[in-house]
Amino acid sequence: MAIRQIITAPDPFLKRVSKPVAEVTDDLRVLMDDLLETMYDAPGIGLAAIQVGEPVEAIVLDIARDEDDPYPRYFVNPEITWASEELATYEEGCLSVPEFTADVDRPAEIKLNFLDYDGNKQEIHADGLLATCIQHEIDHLRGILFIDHLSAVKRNIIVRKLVKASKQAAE
Ligand code: GNR
Ligand code: NI
Repeated sequence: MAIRQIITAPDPFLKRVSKPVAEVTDDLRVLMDDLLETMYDAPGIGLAAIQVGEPVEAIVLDIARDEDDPYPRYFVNPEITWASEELATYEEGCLSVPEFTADVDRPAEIKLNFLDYDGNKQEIHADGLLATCIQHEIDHLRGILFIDHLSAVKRNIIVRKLVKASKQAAE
């Protein structure tokens, strides 16, 4: 396993649309192992492959609390088949938008089809933080960041600060 570098906004790579995976291969499992290690190291509760430069539809998540045992989850080719009308608001952060958080409204419950680590088809019903986090990660696969859900005014404030920070880092 290896820790990979996480791409941060405003890198245009994050706007790319990820491609579905044809088959869950050993190469993909290596990538998902790396994603998990990179996510735990950051630390974060989710990570999409695009965030480490691989535009494929693969996501890892672990929303277990610190005092609980790790519970890694893997989602390949995730597809939301149903979303509740009821919304839930969470304060979201993103490893690709370091040091900013904001409240985002999303469907409170979803149904999801995906392939697991072994390539088996799965279907789940998710709510709470799991539903929010899955939707945050699926957004990444479509080139969308949580700041894209904010008003243009709020988003521009954050983007300007990110641009400034990335220029300073390059000096
Ligand atoms: O670590 C993360 N925390 C988080 C908190 C609320 C909603 C979504 C997330 S995902 C984020 C990690 C990340 O950037 N995944 O893409
Ligand atoms: Ni993110």
